[in-house]
Amino acid sequence: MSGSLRRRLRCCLVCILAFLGLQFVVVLLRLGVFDEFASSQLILQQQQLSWQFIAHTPDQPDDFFQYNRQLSDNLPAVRALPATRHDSCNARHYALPHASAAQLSVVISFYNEARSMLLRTILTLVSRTPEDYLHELIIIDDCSGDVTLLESLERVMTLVCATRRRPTLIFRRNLRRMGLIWSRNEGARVASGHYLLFLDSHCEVNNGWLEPLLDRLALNSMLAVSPVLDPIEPETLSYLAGNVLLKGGFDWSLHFHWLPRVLAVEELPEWPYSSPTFAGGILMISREWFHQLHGFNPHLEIWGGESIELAIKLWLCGGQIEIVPCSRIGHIFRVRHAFEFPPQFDEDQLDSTQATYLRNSKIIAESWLDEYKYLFYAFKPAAKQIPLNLHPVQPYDPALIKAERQCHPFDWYMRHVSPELRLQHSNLSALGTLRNAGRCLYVAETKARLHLQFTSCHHLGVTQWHLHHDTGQLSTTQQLCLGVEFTVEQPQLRLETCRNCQAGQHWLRTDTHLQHAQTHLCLDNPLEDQLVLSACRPHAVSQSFQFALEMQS
Ligand code: UD2
Ligand code: MN
Repeated sequence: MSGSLRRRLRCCLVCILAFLGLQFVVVLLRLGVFDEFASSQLILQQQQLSWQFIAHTPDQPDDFFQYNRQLSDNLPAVRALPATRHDSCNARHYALPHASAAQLSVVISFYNEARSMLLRTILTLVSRTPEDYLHELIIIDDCSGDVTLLESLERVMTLVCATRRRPTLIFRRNLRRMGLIWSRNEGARVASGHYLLFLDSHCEVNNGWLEPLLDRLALNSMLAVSPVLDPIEPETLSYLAGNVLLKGGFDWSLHFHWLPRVLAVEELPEWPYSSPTFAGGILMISREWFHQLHGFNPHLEIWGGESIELAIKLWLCGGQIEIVPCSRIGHIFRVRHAFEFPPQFDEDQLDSTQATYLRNSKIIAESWLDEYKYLFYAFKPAAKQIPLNLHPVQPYDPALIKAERQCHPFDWYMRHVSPELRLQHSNLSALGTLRNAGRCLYVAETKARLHLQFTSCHHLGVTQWHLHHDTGQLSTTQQLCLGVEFTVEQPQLRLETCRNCQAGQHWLRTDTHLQHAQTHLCLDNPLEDQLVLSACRPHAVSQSFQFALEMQS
């Protein structure tokens, strides 16, 4: 073979090899191998940044966060979670609106949250939410002590989201502690998605959390929904299954309670169900509807009550609330508050936590409870003393909202939404503090013994009494009944466990007297500080006892 032919053949071979090589690169490109390489570089970069981010957590005492921060730092940012929802939720078809009509804005306000916990909340949300729907993340630092946190978080999140079209990231830091209610309203104000989700900063959304909620919201624009909250244990951070047989409610002190729900015939526990309030404060609602309702009441301060007030307002003004068991979000339920409350006013009997909550509750009672607010005051007499000091520049007037939206009176809520509230007092003939000569009967506990004393009626811990209609029992909220012990000398008053059909625990109300049915003796306070039994004297002031609230029979 001549040299030139050999050269030509070699040239052809090189061309063919170069062509094949090019084809190979094209195939690799098509398969996204280079992307994967680039993205694995990015993941490494992200991981390193997240570690650095977490490593810069300032030193804090062990109980600072009220959960196991060390463990949180050592767990993966996004960890596999047990599938807590019912199997049928996976197979169900969710009628999702098109993404262009269901953009979601997530609002997370945090105050002194551990870096790893906050990052887990956010990264889990980003990785378990369909990209097309997650429009924006609004993260508000409520002036936490860790002053560099937000800046570093922004750096990590910008990198994490570098390869995605969504979500838009919005970071805000309050110049002073504004509280979660103000911050969530602020988040809602700057949001631009169709829906709002309010989330705590120590949550983990579980797989498929969004679709079941959107499926319900798309059917009814005036509906607001909550997932079932799966408890995350604060010490072990174990992710447990939430109870689907509970709905949200509250008592007359305006404290949140989980209430048992009764399944209708053929109703399956995993179906969405109506609830008097949200599952705590984690809720999703159309942004437009939220603003039509004027958002969270801006007069409420720092923490507490905002989701109860939104729930009452929503139901009374044409909306509905559902809890959706196919959607699961984990939340760390802490035993104690992990933060202090700013001082409210110089009330020596109330600490600022109690004062803030009581003031918020009083605002809700005054705004929505109509004549039933007297029940609230009967259960919480200390609220009467709390000054409201409503900020005049806050444009929020429940009376205007009621007129604007033609809202029902509170009685409607009791009849149609939360009959449990009526049950709480339907069997009582009187309740609240029990007053004699300007002071109130109080159960004091000293050295594991209970004493009956009199104290100021505005004392926050003053005993609340219930006079039961059917049994005549006079009980405390701790289920202790006032009874009589028959000693040799004379019958003595004592507190005992309430028992059914206990004649010794039966009291009769004649005028303002409380007469013991068995002995016919009356409650008496002759020395102005000691409760005794003595012969009834119709006009004796020391035998005249007034309850905070008498129920009409
Ligand atoms: C419950 C609700 C919460 C809210 C609150 C009452 C659940 C799961 N959570 O909170 O959504 O309704 O009751 O208001 O039901 N925070 C601030 N600024 C503050 C105080 C708190 O941003 O001044 C943040 C905090 O970091 C957390 C969120 O607000 O992300 C809720 O506070 P929490 O988790 O301490 O209280 P929790 O779970 O009892
Ligand atoms: Mn929380």
